[in-house]
Order: sequence, then C-alpha cells, then structure tokens
Amino acid sequence: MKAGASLWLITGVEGNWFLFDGELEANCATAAELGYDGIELMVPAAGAVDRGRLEKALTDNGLKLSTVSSGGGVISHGLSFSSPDAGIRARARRFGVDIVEFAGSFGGEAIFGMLKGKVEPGVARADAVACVREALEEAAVAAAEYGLNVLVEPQNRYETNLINRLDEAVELIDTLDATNVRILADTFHMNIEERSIAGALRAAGAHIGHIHVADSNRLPPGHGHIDFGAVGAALREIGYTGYTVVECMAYPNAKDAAAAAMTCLRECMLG
Ligand code: LER
Ligand code: MN
Repeated sequence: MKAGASLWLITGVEGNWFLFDGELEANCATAAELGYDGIELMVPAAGAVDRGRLEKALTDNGLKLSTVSSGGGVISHGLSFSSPDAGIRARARRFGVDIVEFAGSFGGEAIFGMLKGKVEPGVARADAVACVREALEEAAVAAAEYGLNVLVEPQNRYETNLINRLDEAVELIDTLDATNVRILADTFHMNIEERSIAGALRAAGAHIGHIHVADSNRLPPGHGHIDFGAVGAALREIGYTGYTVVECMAYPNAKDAAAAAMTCLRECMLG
C-alpha cells in the first residue's frame, strides 16, 4: 500500500476537507518529507495547473500523481452527471473526460465522487443512474487509453442520494460496459453509511481501487473512533496494494495533520 496526501488547488473557497491547501511546491516538499509517496489534487479545471510546474514539483520531491478529483466540476462550475439539464450533463461529461486525460497524462487516475450528482426532484432514479452509467463508461474509455482505471466514490447521505454504500457501487460497476471502473472507499463516508467498515471492504474485494482516509469526524486518522487497525487488516486480506490518500481536515494545521495521519497509516495500514 502507498500513502498519498490530498492537495486543494481551487482558490476563493472558504474551508475544505483536504489536507493541504495551495502552495504546490511547498506542500509537495512537506508531503515527501513526511514519507508520502503520492499527491491527489482538487483542481478547478483540467488545464488550471501548469504542467511543467507540476512535473517539477513531483520529480523534485520523488512523488507520483496518484489521483485527480473531478469535484472541481461541481465546486467551480455547478456541473453534475445527473442534472435534469442536458447542457449541464454534457459539460459535466466533458469536464470528467478532461480530468481523466489530465490525470492520465501523469499516470494518475480520475475520481468521480461529487460530479455524479444526485437524484433531483422530478427525475426518476433510474434515469439519474442511467446518466451516471453513461458518463462513467465514457470516462472509462478515455482512461483505457492510458491503461488506467476510473474511480467512483460512494458518499454519505448528507451529500447525495445516489450511491451511498460500497455495495451500491459494486452493483452499478457490474452493469457497466467497461472493465476499468473501481471503487474509491472513503472511511469518513463509510463510517456514516456502512454497518461495518471492514466488512464492506472485504465484501467489495477486488472492486476497490483507491482509499480515502479520515476519521469519523473528518479529522486526521487517530482523532476519532474509526478502528484503522481493522481497516488495514481488511485491506491486507483483500490484497489491496494501491494508494491510501489522506483526505481530512488540516487539524490543528496541515503539517501536524499530515504527520499524525502518517503515524496512523504506518501503524495500521502500510505494514
Ligand atoms: C471527496 O473525496 C469526498 O469525500 C466528499 O466528501 C466531497 O463531497
Ligand atoms: Mn473522499
């Protein structure tokens, strides 16, 4: 298993749930110094980050780009795969493919969490699911060009009414006309939605393609009541070897949060 740190690169948003905010070079250096292997980015658009600058920040610090979130499509542009508005849906799919290509050109995978959207009033659930299915299949074709997966993230009921648990994601993935879609399992969301975090990870098994860790309160692992020993044991049992990215509040500050999370990862997950 490899450790990743999340880095938020959208300006002008008050408050976020990522470890690091801005300052690409300085935060890559801090992540590397603390022992992280990779970086996950949140960007306002695929072309927003200067390629040369990102390449240099990664190589100078011996880091890989693990993943790029497509959440910027929602935060910066109000997009959604399942919007009742066909224009918004089309722009969301374009945004998603652009993120796949940006991430893929660095060997990283694209995340589809918030951009899935929700079942809006007046829209039939089956129609919303069909929109998500179509968008994921399109993104999967683009990712296949790089030999990579795309990642779909179940999120808790206070954020969406569309795919809250891992078993719902498995059901969706199994009906897709694509073989390179995997689940991003986020311990914060799972703590709200799953009967057992470890049990759900075991049941999803080889469908798991990426992990986000935060504690029950979205503070760094170790500051809440999630049993990360059990999470690590379940991931070892299913043979998971991908990234575990720390996506939590920068409490009490980014560096201390990153250090505390790394201590927990070393004790419970990376062994
Ligand atoms: C993003 O990875 C996430 O976990 C969400 O809670 C964003 O809404
Ligand atoms: Mn997450």
